[in-house]
Amino acid sequence: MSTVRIQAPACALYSTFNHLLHRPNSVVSLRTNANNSRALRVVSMSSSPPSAPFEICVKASVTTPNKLGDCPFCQRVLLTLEEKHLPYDPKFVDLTNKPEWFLKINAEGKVPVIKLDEKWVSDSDIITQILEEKYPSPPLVTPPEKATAGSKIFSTFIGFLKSKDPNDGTEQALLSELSSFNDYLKENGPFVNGKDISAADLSLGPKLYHLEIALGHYKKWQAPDSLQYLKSYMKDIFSRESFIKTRAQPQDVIEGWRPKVEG
Ligand SMILES: N[C@@H](CCC(=O)N[C@@H](CS)C(=O)NCC(=O)O)C(=O)O
Repeated sequence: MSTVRIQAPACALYSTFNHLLHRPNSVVSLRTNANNSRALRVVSMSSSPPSAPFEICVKASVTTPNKLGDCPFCQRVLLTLEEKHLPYDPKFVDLTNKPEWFLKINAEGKVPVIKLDEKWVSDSDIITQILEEKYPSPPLVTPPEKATAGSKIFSTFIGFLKSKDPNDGTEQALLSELSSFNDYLKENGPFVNGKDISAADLSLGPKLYHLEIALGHYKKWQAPDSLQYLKSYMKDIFSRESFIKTRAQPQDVIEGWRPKVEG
């Protein structure tokens, strides 16, 4: 038996709630905390390993046929499956020309989408929460008070990448987020939740990979070596077997960001 507490924005919460209500072996309750935030409490019997690999739709490479593309949200889910030793069967979706069968599965047209208990589920937040609840071993839960560490890095990275004015403060904003995260890791590391990798790292790792490749290519920029905890965090995550198996090719990352840089 496992218990998972999930905190998420209302829309994600209700979508997860509805999904879980239709699943066997789960007791799901929604409660409002003292600070008015809402939380799902899911109590479930642990599931046995799946009998067949999970079908999962992920972004296709734009440079190499039949290869994984450059979506950090897809990699996050694939990393979760890898770290939990769950088998999967990826379906590579051309996002520049979405096939009919894919739009039937997910009218919103976004990846990742995974088939869980005969239903297609989208959004990496929801997918990873359900996988954690259904397959709690090894546990990848990041305690809520730690889960926001580094959470502004991705948006500040995009701000700097798109910037055309070197004095608009976007580089400084990114440096400030990276530096805070470096300080956090110094105190709490080597991973977000200490010695073991957890969900927050599997979300942040792919984003830092994009940051390194895209800023290296388009701005000849890299995170300063003085941020030594951040640097070894990136090295540790990028060299993990699960990461190597699920990472995008650098050329796809470069092509993926081109419209944002040149647009
Ligand atoms: N919040 C979603 C974001 C997923 C997302 O934005 N995926 C992008 C690819 S990285 C996508 O499918 N975009 C649709 C498109 O490009 O048409 C998640 O976490 O899964």
